[in-house]
Amino acid sequence: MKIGIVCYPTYGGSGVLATELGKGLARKGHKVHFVTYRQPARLASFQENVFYHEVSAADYPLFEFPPYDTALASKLVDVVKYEKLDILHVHYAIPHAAVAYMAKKILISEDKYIPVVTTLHGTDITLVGTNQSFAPVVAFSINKSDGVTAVSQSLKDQTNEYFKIDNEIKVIYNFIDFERFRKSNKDHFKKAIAPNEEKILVHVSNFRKVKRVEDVVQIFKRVQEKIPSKLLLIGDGPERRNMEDLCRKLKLCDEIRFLGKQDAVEELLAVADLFLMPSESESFGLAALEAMACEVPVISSNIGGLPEVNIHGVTGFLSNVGDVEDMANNAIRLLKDKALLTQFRANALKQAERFDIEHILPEYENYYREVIERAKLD
Ligand code: GMT
Repeated sequence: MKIGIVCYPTYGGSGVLATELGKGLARKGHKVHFVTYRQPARLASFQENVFYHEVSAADYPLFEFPPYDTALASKLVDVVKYEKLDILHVHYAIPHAAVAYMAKKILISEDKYIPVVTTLHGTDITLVGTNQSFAPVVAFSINKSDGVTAVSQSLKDQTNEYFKIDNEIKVIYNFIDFERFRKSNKDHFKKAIAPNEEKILVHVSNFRKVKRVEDVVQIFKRVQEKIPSKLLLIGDGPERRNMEDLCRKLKLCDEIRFLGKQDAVEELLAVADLFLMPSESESFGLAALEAMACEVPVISSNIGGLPEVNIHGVTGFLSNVGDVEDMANNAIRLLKDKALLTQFRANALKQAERFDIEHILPEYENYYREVIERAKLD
């Protein structure tokens, strides 16, 4: 198939997932065309069957905000037409689903029908989508998509709860590529980070408020009072500055390391004993899955899609949002019990294997075929 993929090219989970999906499809022989405003972070090197089309919204003194949506729609019309695409897959509803609808309508006026699949990732529904500035357009464009997928059952349920959706939403879970995310021996690394064999806790996020990084620090504060340990904070974003202040205030600067954005996250996960994800909202929790694939149990909140990924008492523990005492107690219990930790590590890997890209990719391929066939009949 010739597949167009639209996504945010940043470090966010939806962009990562969309890029890995496109690369995986290209490995299977499909021609994949990425249409984004910047080269996606994980698309830096050349790959057979992968093509990249950059959208640039022309600036003009009249525009306070460059009209990205219009530029993207025009680019999509071109790419669909000249690259003869079979299907367009847009990730993150805002504004991509609405833009794809506009491109579809323009193409229909030129006698070309392009089926559109929209994948809902989370904040496009739970945080931003329900905002009145976007809600009518989000609901309309989901209903006008030829196929809609959600990355967890919880996100599907929330979408149906918030909006009046006529389309059937198919759950296709996020996936993990074990070629990359697998536990490897990084003992030299471990020695550098934890020279006295301290336990290593890790958090990875974009440091937005919704991730509750403050809770990560508060959990760690309680853990390190009982168990010698270090915390690695990976990623960057609006809350980083506040978190640096908090670490200074709590006198934890020697125990906590801010590593910023990292490409080889799997090398850091290789030395981790526990992963912390106390988020306020999380449709799936791709970062938790990456940790589990590297045999790292997860201490998380029980919100959104997290219970579908992290199984309470098996691959980690779940607590109510904001209950740092419970999360810290669970972390201490696991870190103190070597046999339990070893068992949870094995369980985490086993659970992660359910989300192996090898199983999930064919679900997308079959869904594309189904949507294309359905569009031909209409
Ligand atoms: O979590 C973020 O802030 C980034 C966001 C995104 O759209 O890039 O992530 C969402 O999509 C990921 C990939 O499907 C999911 O794993 C995350 O759980 C989801 N984030 C939220 O729902 C907050």
